Amino acid sequence: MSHAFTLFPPAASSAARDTDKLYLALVAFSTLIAIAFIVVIIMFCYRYRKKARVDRRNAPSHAGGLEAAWTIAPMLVFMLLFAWAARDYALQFHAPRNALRVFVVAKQWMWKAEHPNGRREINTLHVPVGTPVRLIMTSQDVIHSFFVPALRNKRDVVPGRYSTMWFTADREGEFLLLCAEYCGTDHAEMKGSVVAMAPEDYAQWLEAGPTHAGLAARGYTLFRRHGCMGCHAAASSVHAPELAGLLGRTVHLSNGGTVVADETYIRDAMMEPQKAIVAGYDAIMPSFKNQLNEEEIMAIIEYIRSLGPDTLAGERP
Ligand code: HEC
Ligand SMILES: [Cu+2]
Repeated sequence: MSHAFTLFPPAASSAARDTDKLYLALVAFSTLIAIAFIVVIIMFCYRYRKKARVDRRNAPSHAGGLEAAWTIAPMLVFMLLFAWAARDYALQFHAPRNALRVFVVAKQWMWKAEHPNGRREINTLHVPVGTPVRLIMTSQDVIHSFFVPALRNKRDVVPGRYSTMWFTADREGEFLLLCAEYCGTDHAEMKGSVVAMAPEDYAQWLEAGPTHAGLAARGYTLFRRHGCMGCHAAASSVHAPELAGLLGRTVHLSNGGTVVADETYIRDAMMEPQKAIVAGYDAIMPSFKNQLNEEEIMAIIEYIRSLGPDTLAGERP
């Protein structure tokens, strides 16, 4: 594997290639317009040069048809470019349901990743080729930005909430990973690589190395230790909602609104329970702010996911 990273690596996913096509189209269109202008300027410079004997009287002040044409034609082209780009953009926010999940926690100045089976890594992210991967990312301190040039994709990673990103690497290789948001002294050193491997190699890699309990298993331990069980267990005497199958469920709130439960919703339910109260329940759930770190919150989310069907189809923009 080569470590000779270049700043403009060839695209490593079909979505990245689509982005390249869009950029090429934009550059081609701009070039075409620029050339048209330059040609006309040169033609007029020549035709109306000082010594030329041309008729300079009665220059027309209007040409309605011409003006309409040069307004409408570019507008149509721009609308087309807009529709094209909007489609690509919307696709970035609809991860396929079968996507692998990897949790990423950024901190000054490193990227920590954890796979659902508990395998952890720092400043590298191993992924299988040909399988959609969905990253669920947050920061432990300041704003960072997860940027992989080969995937033509970048997402801000913000403390206190999740941002997600998905991609399907379609060739093996090691792709540069950068932090693209100035985050302090060693910002420039906050880099690593995304390693895309053949699925068999990835499966092997996943099973090797230090074994922690999987995320869901750790989440279960935390769920008991922090007393969630006392209210949320089916046998509890406290009136609290059933958490099985929560991911993807449409939750009705006491303020009359609804929300589709995703990772951010569950995170907020634990950190700021007053923010959204489930309709029909009392606001008695305590806040677990400062009691759970980012890895623990992620583990609890995976535990809740393991309880029932996950119908979350991917997030909305
Ligand atoms: C004192 C009882 C109590 C404890 C302890 C408690 N909860 Fe809750 N929880 C509730 C109640 C009541 C609600 C519904 C009202 C609301 O939204 O605050 C709720 C709501 C939630 C929701 C939103 C459920 C939905 O259907 O939308 C989640 C997720 C949740 N709790 C997770 C947890 C986790 C994880 C813990 C432990 C870290 C925990 N709760 C501890 C009582 C509790
Ligand atoms: Cu950073």
